[in-house]
Amino acid sequence: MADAKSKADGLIHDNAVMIFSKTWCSHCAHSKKILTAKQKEYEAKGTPFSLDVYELDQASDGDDIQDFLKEKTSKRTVPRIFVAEKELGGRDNLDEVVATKGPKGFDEYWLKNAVHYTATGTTLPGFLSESEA
Ligand SMILES: N[C@@H](CCC(=O)N[C@@H](CS)C(=O)NCC(=O)O)C(=O)O
Repeated sequence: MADAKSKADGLIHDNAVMIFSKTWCSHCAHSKKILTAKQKEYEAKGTPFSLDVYELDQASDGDDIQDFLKEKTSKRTVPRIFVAEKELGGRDNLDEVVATKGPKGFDEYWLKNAVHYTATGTTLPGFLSESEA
């Protein structure tokens, strides 16, 4: 578990958007499609953010990492999505965030912090301390 924790926390730390996924999972495919499309859009406009996907079903430590994510987030389902080290949640949470407009929304809150995190390694004031987004 210690290895799984350091691996998962390292991935969450090193990538502004980190998606723990399984290759056969339709909720994961949906989430990856949305987030990678946004990554391309932001890259094209000169405000890139880093993104990585860890396919748990393809990894020898996938079960251990899934157990650790359950410990960390209280949820064992995939996808588990993190933005700038903050848990966004699963597919339903992502869909809700995408549908939210304004300062708590996808672009103005989550992706703005992803861009800032990629550029500076930090988040904007209030992001990590807020209990809900
Ligand atoms: N409503 C959930 C659906 C997630 C879900 O049911 N994921 C399935 C795979 S498609 C899962 O994690 N099953 C348990 C497992 O694979 O260990 C969400 O919003 O993310």
